[in-house]
Amino acid sequence: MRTSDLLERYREEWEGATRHPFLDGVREGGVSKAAFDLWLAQDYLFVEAEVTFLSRLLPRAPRRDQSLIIAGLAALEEEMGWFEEQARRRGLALAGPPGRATLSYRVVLRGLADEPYPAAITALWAIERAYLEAWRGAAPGHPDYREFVGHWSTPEFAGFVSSLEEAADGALASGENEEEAGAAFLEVARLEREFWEMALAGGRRRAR
Ligand code: HMH
Repeated sequence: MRTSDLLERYREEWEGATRHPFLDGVREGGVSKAAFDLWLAQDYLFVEAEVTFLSRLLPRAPRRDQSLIIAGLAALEEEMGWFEEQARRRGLALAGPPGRATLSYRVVLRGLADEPYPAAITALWAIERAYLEAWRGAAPGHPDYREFVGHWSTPEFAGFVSSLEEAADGALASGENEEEAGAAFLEVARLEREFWEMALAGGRRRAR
């Protein structure tokens, strides 16, 4: 099994993760400031948990994937600084409590760190690939949100996602843990969709 098989096999679930009315709103401008701010604050909490996930993956990674995971950690730490700057400009506090989708994602990430390596690296690839596709699909983005679309549409980020794909394919090549890897992929797809749902619904209710 390869990563491309997962994208094919679970096409519908993957579409749910990477296409969403929230993203249409980012492209067309229909997303409210409240919804966008909610997404921003929640994604900051997600990235924080992702740093922990990668740091737990690092000691379990094969030698050939170490530099990739270290580069990923550095990029995520830098991204946290970027979120802090964006929040400052928007007059937004990042200290808010995690929403329901953020909490479930964080619980799943904790479990994924203990999964067999092929499943964990497949999950990491899916997490990053989801954002690459989701934000590219919102290009060029409404002027208010264009910088965010650009952030996840760069050739560097696409290169990182390709490297993760190679790493996941390398780990899956043995044919071991295919079931766990498939389950991890589906879990990520579901959580990504729920994350967009949370942002949109929370923006409507102006709460959480
Ligand atoms: C919810 N998925 C979510 N947030 C992110 N920042 C990424 C993926 C990419 O790191």
